[in-house]
Amino acid sequence: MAFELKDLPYSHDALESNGMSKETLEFHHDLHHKAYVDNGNKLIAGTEFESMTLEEIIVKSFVKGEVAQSGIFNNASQHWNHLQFWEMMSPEKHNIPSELSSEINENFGSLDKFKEEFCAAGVGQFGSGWVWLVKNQDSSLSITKTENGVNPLCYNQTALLGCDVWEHSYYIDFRNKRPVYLSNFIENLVNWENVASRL
Ligand code: MN3
Repeated sequence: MAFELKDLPYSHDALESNGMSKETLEFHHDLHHKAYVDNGNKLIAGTEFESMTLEEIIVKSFVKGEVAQSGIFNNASQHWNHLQFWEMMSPEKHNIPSELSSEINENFGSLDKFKEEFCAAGVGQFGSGWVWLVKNQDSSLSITKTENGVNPLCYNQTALLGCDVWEHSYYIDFRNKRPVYLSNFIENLVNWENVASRL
């Protein structure tokens, strides 16, 4: 199935007052995400992957334990990751739905503890990658970090929340300050309704 660059679920300047600028979204969505879509389409053309869904391509092309993944995997997974990422943010502040709130308390002790661990994992990802809140097969929740384009689908987990910690995600707004970008993300950008809908 050909990859398609969908519009953002809000305008490019919608997250300005929440700490993510129009310029960041113009570069990040219109150029970086678009490049994954365009490159992915070139790479899957004429291969067995062409007829698969995006999720199938990711799972099929992922090689466990390999640091260097194929171009098909990297572009497909980064396309999927960004589709999730745009939806996981919102210009409106949401309260955390009660079911999600109790799951977080049960698994991490408190919301503050969860936020602290999530940000620390994102800061601790050496080089490019993602930090995730995932739901495991046994229904427990965990915080994970992944390198480059690797995502929870590769480990049979459900992605509830993900934050892009590639430099292109924060350098315009926060320069080298990844910790400030992450704490702003968790405090001001997360669409908690969307996160809860993934439970
Ligand atoms: Mn990115």
